[in-house]
Amino acid sequence: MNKTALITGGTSGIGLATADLLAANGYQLIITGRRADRLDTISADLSSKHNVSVETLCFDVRNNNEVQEHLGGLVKANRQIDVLVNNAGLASGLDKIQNGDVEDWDKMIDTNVKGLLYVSRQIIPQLIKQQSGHIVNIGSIAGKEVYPNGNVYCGTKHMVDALNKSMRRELAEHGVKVSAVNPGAVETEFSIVRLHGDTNKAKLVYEGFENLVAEDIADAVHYIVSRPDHVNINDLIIMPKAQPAAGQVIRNKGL
Ligand code: NDP
Ligand code: 8X3
Repeated sequence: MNKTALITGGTSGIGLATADLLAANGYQLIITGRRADRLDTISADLSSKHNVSVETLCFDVRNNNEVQEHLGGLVKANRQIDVLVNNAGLASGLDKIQNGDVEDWDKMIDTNVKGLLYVSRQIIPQLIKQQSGHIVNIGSIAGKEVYPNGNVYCGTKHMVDALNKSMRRELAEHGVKVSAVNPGAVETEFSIVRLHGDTNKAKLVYEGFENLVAEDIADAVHYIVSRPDHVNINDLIIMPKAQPAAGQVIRNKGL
């Protein structure tokens, strides 16, 4: 029987590329996001391209009632979940703390930390019941290091790093594997969202060097979930060649 992957934030970027690659490798998909029109289009595209079933669930991970309403049903129905990719997330703003916008902070904390917890809270009991499954948390280099103006985003991703380690220790005895992928700069909608819709400024973030693309991260997720059952990849950090550390990019040198 085909395996099933539940991917949060499947409407663009890393989540979408991961959905595409896992479907190409025979996974049935459940993808989530807030943009219903995109979910519809992506579901039609991926199911016809890969001949797999693609279910969509439209909800905001920040709203625990919505999360319970949409994911609780899967668990009640005893749906086998083989892979959960906790990917939905964002950065909002690039200000120093003294100039920070509290709404930006709330958005990042509520999405990257509380949203990931709300989703995991619903799905982990099912994985324990199955005594199998694999959670892949999408962290960031911002969860390993910090950089000026990254403050709250870095904080949320450090928390993802801590939750990733905690989940792994708590779930190992249930036969559930937990891994994280921590990328550097990947060109997706990430910077457009971080810069509040300023597409011109967002383009500059990726100028003068070869950034990662969403497919690089999807490839890593697929590598992680396709290891033999006795092997777990705890943690991967994936950077562009031109980004040796968080907040440091070597530009205009052909890298
Ligand atoms: P995108 O903006 O392209 O994708 C983000 C995805 O998250 C979208 O599908 C979006 O769906 C979903 N999402 C955001 N907020 C919510 C919410 N409140 N409820 C439900 N879904 C939500 O960015 P990326 O693909 O780059 O980001 C994916 C993950 O990768 C994030 O966790 C990010 O922090 C992480 N990451 C990104 C890096 C980068 O440089 N791009 C580097 C390191 C980590 P919708 O808008 O439809 O709700
Ligand atoms: C996104 C990568 O380097 O902008 O998580 O923080 S970075």
